[in-house]
Amino acid sequence: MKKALITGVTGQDGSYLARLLLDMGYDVTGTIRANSQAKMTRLRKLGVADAVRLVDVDLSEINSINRAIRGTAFDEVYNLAAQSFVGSSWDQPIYVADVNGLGVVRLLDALRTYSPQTRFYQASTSEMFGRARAVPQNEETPFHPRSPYGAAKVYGHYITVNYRESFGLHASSGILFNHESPVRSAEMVTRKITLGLARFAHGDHVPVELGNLDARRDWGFAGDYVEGMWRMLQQDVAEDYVLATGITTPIRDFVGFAAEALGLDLAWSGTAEAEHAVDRRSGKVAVKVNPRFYRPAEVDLLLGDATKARTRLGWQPKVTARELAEMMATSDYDDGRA
Ligand code: NAP
Ligand code: F7E
Repeated sequence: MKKALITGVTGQDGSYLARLLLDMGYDVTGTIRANSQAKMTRLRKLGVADAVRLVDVDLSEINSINRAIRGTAFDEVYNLAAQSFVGSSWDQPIYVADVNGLGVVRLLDALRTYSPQTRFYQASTSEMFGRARAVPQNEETPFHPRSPYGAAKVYGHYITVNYRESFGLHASSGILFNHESPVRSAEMVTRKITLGLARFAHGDHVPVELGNLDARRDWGFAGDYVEGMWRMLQQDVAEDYVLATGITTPIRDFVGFAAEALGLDLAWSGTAEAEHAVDRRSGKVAVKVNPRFYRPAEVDLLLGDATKARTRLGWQPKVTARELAEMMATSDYDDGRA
């Protein structure tokens, strides 16, 4: 039975990955921050809360990392823990650098010291491309992060490559484009939309307030992406891979997909900060712009080219942005009825 450690197991990807590995017969340990027992919701929703062994680890605390790594000979370690909300990274840039950047080297160095045979996955991100130098982006595209989050993740990426090249660790960095699910954090725009519109459809008629509606993203389904992470660690030679759908969708379209799934009929009007969408059936404003959600800097067109993952790993995303919006909106609507 293979043993895996997942940092950030209480998060979206951690929960899906835990379920995937458990289904494959792995023994799964997950890290949780002390006093965050309340955050078992996702593991519970995916039906695996009781099957994952939990250890207290904070990536800003080296001793907690060393204790977790020293105690067990893990076959695979997936580093998914991070402060993952880009929008708040401008408010806490030093904390983000510590957890998302230095946290990675703390973990790698513990592996180098106590368990050099363990295979390692680092959760890198399309945010590293930022002001992208090419469209679409692949493993060769230069980085130009546009947020403290992206900058910290660039360090995490390069230190992973560096430990692979310096010490021969089997360490891979997965450069993943946005991936969502019904357990996506409520701060992220997709879930904010599906949660807000589901409540609207239930009759609360409170408009969903969004920032930059002109943003677009390459959105896939988290369940597909965690399978890509696992496939990376099954390769004889560790390398880095982009996972993406190769299709970009504007936020307005995602709103439209979710609204349709909920039986709402939206009519857009106005421009810039006055832009809004009225639900024709109720006559109420369902979506409006609030500049509070604008960011100090936006990324350019992030669109991934996952040819390498497709050809080398046999990986393929299966869920479209429309299907994703429907899956999330329906789940939020059903939860709201409960
Ligand atoms: P998420 O839902 O926000 O989960 C993040 C996890 O990290 C949570 O379990 C959280 O624990 C934990 N965490 C936060 N700070 C920590 C700390 N100081 N020490 C230990 N654990 C800490 O994120 P996700 O969407 O699953 O993403 C997983 C990883 O992939 C992240 O590294 C993210 O940056 C990266 N990524 C995500 C995407 C995406 O589209 N989802 C794309 C590219 C890369 P609590 O429950 O205690 O907060
Ligand atoms: O924003 C725009 C916002 O917060 C997407 C994380 O998983 O993916 C995620 O980061 C876009 C941005 O995701 C609102 O300005 C408009 O352009 O859903 P998001 P993100 O920033 O792409 C990457 C790959 C990661 O690595 C991250 O960990 O949507 N937007 N209005 C809004 N965004 C939010 N959150 N809220 C709004 O009201």
